[in-house]
Amino acid sequence: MSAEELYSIKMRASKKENGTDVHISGAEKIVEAPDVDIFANALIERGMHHSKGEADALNLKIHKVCKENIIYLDALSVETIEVETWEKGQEEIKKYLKETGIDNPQDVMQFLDETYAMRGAMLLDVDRLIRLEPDKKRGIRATNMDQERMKGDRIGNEKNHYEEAIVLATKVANCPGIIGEICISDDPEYVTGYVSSKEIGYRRITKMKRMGSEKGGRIFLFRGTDAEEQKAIDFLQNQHVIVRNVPKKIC
Ligand code: PML
Ligand code: MG
Ligand code: MG
Ligand code: MG
Repeated sequence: MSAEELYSIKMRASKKENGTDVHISGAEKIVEAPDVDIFANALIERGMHHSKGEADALNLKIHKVCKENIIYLDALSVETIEVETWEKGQEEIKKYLKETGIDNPQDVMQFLDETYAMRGAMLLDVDRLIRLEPDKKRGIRATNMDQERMKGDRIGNEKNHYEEAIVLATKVANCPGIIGEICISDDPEYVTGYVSSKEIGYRRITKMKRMGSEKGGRIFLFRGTDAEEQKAIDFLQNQHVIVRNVPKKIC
């Protein structure tokens, strides 16, 4: 194996609840060949011992990625809006939607409720106010992405909400036809979320929901033609992206 080769590693862990498989943890990395084992181990560790419970099953998928097929993107710039209450956080979402050219923010925000039960994100046509995901329960999963790592970066096996979200938001903001994103975490104890776009960058909002609530989800805001819709779905799910200059923060 040469250090020039890159591999995608994807982990998905689930547990059985009343006879059905319930997702508890998922994560991915794109790493150089000599580092595959160490990152694979960290992902196994993360999936097996998650705060949502011990895993009953864990899938690990490793495949080689052709370097020519990777797009390198610079991380979105980050700003943080401190709000005192989650209601004020919701007001910040409205403000952002207006800035993004959506005249009636409430038309879009009413879709947030429908995202809570979804595994992936909602892809919403903001002009026609219709959902575009082929599978409405699963949603669209933005995948095949990671941050660029420097020699000596620590390899944690815990989730870093912030860094992983910037990677995802950067990929999504650079997707054709996507004009923005709204994200609320579904982790009950994590109330900071964000709104983002290529124009405004990654705007963290420190309270977006009640502490203890599992009501989280993502909406990718789409504006474009049918052909562009297919391109967007393909980019979100299949394009390999490595994000450079992700600002570091301890989770
Ligand atoms: C998630 O739970 O994966 C979403 C995390 C949003 C991160 C917000 C931040 O801390 O910047
Ligand atoms: Mg090794
Ligand atoms: Mg969800
Ligand atoms: Mg989550």
